[in-house]
Amino acid sequence: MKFLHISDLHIGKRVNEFSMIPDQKYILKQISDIAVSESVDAVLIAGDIYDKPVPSAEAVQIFDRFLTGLADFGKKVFAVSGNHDSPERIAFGAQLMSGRGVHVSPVYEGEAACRILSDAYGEIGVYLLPFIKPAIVRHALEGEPECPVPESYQDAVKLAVDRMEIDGTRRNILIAHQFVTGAGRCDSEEAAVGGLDNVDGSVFDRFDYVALGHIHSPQSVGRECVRYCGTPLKYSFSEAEQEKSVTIVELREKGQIQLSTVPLRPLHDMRKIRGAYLEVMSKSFYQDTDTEDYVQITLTDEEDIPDGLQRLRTVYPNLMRLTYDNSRTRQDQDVDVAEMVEQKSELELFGEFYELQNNQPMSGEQHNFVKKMIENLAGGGYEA
Ligand SMILES: [Mn+2]
Repeated sequence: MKFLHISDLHIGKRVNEFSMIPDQKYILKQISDIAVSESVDAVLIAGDIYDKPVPSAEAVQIFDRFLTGLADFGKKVFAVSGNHDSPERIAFGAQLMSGRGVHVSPVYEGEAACRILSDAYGEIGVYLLPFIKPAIVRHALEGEPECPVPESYQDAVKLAVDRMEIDGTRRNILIAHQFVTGAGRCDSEEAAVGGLDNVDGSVFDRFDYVALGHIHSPQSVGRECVRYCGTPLKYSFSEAEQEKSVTIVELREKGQIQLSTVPLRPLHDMRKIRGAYLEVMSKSFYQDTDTEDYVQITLTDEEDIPDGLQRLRTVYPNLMRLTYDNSRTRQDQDVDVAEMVEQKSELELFGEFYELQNNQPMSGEQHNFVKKMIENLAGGGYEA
């Protein structure tokens, strides 16, 4: 049986104030096409379907169309809620939708839902574990006699897995949205302070494949079959160098599992550009590139470009972020100030302030300009 594993769609997300809706529509269509061309039997969605617990009407519509499209193609869907989702809202209509082969995680009340599939090699158990934290499990198991009280994420997930009745003779898949120790993070995720949300990969030892969400870069953790498929789109510039993909999982007889990836081609790529203003604005620099991409431009000019953002956007309309790399922004130098302030002239004080801000002294021209300005302000009576 063949599965397509995706996660962290974050439908409705805004990146640097740009709506990702058109990009998300585009990529979900591509994912549906891959599900068809790869002839997968089911799509696994490992949480963070939406970006917010109360998603926008548009975001809900996009996901509705995606699910309906997959169901129309005869693809089963298994989805769990992530930390960005409301587990109750994701669970809405779960029973009704399961009739069409769309299985979403119910709210965690002590049992994770399990669906049994079968193919020529026998049965496959698919377990849906919504994002859980210690408090959720504590609350769900409150009042159960002799039940250990989970204090950490590790305890919580281990307890949830221990409570699953897993038949080790058949093949088993878990869909979960947690942070497994050792996974490499990036900027668009929400990290718990101090790594409190860590779960050791060994709690998943009984599963043949663990379809994980939460971490935005594609990677396996510990063993190959405990895997984060990554986001379908780049959601921060720390991901600019990544290639996003979906993971295809093929299960044959027990112990025979094959993983592969299919790259995703976004509507707009996200990339970083660096150079002097005149360089990045010259046609030879950008003519063979897609100037509609979401870009971060780092200018290396020593002087800030007035209205730089607006002027750069005439060539790069989707410029998301403008930064400078010059002596002003490089590490702060030690500039001696605040010594004998009263004995210094306005011009000297201004000069020190300028140096502190820009990591370089004023030029002769700037010096003269400021000198004249101070003289004018003081009506010429001051000795600058
Ligand atoms: Mn996420």
